[in-house]
Amino acid sequence: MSARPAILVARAVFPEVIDKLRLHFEVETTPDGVAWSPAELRERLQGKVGVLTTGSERIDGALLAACPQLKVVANLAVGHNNFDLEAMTSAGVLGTNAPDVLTETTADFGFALLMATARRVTESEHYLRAGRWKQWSLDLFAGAEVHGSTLGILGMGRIGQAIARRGALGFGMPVIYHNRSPLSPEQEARVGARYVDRDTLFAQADHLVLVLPYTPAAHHTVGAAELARMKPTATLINIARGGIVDEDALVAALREQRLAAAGLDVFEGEPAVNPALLTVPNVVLTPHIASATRPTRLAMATLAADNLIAYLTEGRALTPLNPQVIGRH
Ligand code: 8YV
Repeated sequence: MSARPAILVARAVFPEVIDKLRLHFEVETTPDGVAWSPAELRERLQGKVGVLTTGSERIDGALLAACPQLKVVANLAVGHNNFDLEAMTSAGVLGTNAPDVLTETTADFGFALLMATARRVTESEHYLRAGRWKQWSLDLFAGAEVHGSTLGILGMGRIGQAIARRGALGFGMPVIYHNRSPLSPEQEARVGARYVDRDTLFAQADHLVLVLPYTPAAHHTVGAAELARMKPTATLINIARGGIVDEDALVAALREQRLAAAGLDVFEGEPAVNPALLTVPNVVLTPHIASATRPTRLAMATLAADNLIAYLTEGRALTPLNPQVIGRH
């Protein structure tokens, strides 16, 4: 019987990351990579001092009360809306996330989704695969211009800035953004973006990319009123969290052609997708893959593992969300 601390890995991650964790801990993980239900997670967490989560496991006061030995939860995601940080802090449980390592890859995907949406890539491919392409025609899948059109960004953190740079430098786009706090003039010059108020952002963007963190206040940030402000020729791209967009209002705007198209990588009830979204042709839908390249996902998993190791063996953390709990154990 080993005296090493026990931890849980709540979803299958790369074997090399598990091996690294096993140098320090007894590790329990899902045998087949399937997510545990909240009840199973609570049960598996008994006796564990740390857990590696993947962004969808809810860590709240009720769970923490049932797992009093838990010291640290390391999220394999930059977003941490699955954490009740206040409850974690009052229980003395450290939360960590996985920022930076995914910034450029996620921005690449934001642009991929923007391009696919504006230029109707998936819609036209479905048409071709269905054998419906009989002849060239002037307006066959005519899409929206990308270069030189106005790129709007809601949320100007690291990923927003990386998207701004791509738009400004790569595609000659005027870039406007809105954020809780504007960037400094030097930062704005570096990324090539200009701060505007929210209404102006919705009204002027030709392509609007959502990259803001999902907090209760951000729920349905884009609803019927915001969609009504957008140009009918505009596209909306969501690589943040599904709950930021009112999907029913979005479907109505797309159906009525009050918005040209949308590209969505995230969904309010994911992995379930609002069936109405599947009935509109002018949407590009992807299964939450913005950070999904092997090197990036490995870097994210390694950072999450390194946070567990640093905290449980040395009492420090690389990317803590509530550093005030450090030292309380
Ligand atoms: C993750 C993400 O892959 O980092 C985030 O916040 O949304 C994605 O990069 C996803 O959350 C699963 O961990």
